[in-house]
Amino acid sequence: MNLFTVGQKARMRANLLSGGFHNALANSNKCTPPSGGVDTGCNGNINNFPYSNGFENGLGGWTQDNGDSLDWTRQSGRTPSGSTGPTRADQGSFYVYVEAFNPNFNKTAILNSPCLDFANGTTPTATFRYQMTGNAVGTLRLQASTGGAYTTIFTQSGDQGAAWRTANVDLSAYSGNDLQLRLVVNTSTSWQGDIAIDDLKISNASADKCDGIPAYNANNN
Ligand SMILES: [Ca+2]
Repeated sequence: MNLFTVGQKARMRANLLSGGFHNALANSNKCTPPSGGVDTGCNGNINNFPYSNGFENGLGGWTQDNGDSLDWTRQSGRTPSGSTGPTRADQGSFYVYVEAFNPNFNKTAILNSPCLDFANGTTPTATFRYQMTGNAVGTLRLQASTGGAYTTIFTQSGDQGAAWRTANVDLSAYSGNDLQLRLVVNTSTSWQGDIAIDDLKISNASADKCDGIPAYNANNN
């Protein structure tokens, strides 16, 4: 039994050979072909989201960088110097911060994320709380890499007041990839410049990537 006419078969064959079917899939709404992933060289493979870290039990999967000039400090309660740093954690009892007191002027402190596997899901985001207060606050950056150079995707500099503030960072440009994030602090030239982070969450909505593919029409050339 022939389900299709000779003309329909010819159009289907031509469409397949021309890549029309693949293009129809690739261009359909919310269906991006898998990238195959990229080896970023980071550690671990986080693919269960949201991935949260409030620093209550250490640094979690985040690690101190080996090539920077200053380490991050895990802290409970206020930082040692007055007129800078938070008085307490924003979430729970612990947070991480970069101490700006001498001899920590003009230094760089980097905290690296584990590998974040965004092969599934469509709308990855990073949210965290930060506190930057004092008359010599340097710069906080969140940077992202899929294996090559890092791109700055969030930056804040100078005194932001005593309150903890929220950062919401869109990572949808990295959907389908393995990603490494890092928090980078550059201290300034004086001591009232502590920069603190807490309640860090990486989310990745798990909607069906291929929702919304239109039914393929063999006659639609
Ligand atoms: Ca905390």
